[in-house]
Amino acid sequence: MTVETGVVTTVVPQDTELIQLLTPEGERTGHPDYPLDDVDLKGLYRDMVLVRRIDTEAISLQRQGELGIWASLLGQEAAQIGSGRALSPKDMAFPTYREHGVAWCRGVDPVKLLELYRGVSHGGWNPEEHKFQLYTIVIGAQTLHATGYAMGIQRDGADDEAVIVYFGDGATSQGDVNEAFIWASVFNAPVVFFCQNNQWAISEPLERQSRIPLYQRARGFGFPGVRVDGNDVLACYAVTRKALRAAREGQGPTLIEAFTYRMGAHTTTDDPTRYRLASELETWKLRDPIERVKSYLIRSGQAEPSFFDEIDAEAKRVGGRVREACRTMPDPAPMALFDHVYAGQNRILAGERQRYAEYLDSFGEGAGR
Ligand SMILES: Cc1ncc(C[n+]2csc(CCOP(=O)(O)OP(=O)(O)O)c2C)c(N)n1
Ligand SMILES: [Mg+2]
Repeated sequence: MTVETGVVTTVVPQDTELIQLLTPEGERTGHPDYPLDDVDLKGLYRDMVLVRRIDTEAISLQRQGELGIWASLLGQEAAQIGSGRALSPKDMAFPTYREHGVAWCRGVDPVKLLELYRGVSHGGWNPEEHKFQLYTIVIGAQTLHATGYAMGIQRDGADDEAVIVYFGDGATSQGDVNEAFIWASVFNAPVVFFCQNNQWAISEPLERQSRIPLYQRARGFGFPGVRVDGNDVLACYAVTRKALRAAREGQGPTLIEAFTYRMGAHTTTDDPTRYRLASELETWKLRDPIERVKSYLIRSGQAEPSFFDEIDAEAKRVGGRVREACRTMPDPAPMALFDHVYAGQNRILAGERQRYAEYLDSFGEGAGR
């Protein structure tokens, strides 16, 4: 493709290779670099259905005033479950704010995620116990934390651990992410950079982030980059597993670009109908990550209708549990935020506390305290 820049004409390389092992129609394809014979596809299907249900429940709870906000993973289940299930128990994951599927794979109770989005905890799980760090809202910052952590385990001489860090397409424009790439590269750090390219950074489309496919950027930093069909759970699993293995074996970092689509709003505060066409969503619905696995399981005779009924019933139970747990959580206490910034108090913080209290009081006596 040729693009006029106004000054010179640049050539944008074509997307030569998208790793795919299961087509949108539910047909199994092979790839010489990614043989797969020991995968529990029914288990991956179950994971995806359950996390979608938790996500749907959380959106409803936000609409009913039970959560302050929610960042939906709708459409990204395969990228998260595929990569999350590829992790070994000792591998450490660094998430953004949308990695509910990875949290599920790491054994984090989804109720903890709702606590965070209700504003009654900062996450509340033990990162070391789950090998899953706390959510990071600051775009891209966790790529530096992950790289530092990876350099740490490298210095400890651990050869059975690797690190994975999640971030979005928009985050690739952040300085932090580019700095993390350089450090990981020159120190050969055992870290997998897992970019979920859901094609939107709130209302900014992908073409505002890059003139070339994101995975090709890795080459300039000196490590391999690969683009995987982010709606194909098998491919995401296989590609991530290989990259993690390479990291553990001392081959350094890999950038994985999981090409997917954010089917929902950026968060519950966003209205995507203001900046993108409904037809785009319709196209991506045909590539739904869950439907293609279901088609394949049925077509290949691996699952009976009763299997799907059982998963649906389980999803209902999990959704109900999450809903009940949310309803019994305490009300948010926003003023408590100021208690945890520093060990002691100081004048600037006291001033901010005072102004925030006045702001909350402007909604009525004691409102929101
Ligand atoms: C350093 C920083 N700048 C800006 C923001 C505001 N912000 C929140 S989400 C977001 C877009 C992120 O897009 P992307 O990286 O593609 O991730 P996605 O939300 O699509 O998963 C921005 C700009 C922020 N949280 N942190
Ligand atoms: Mg994005």
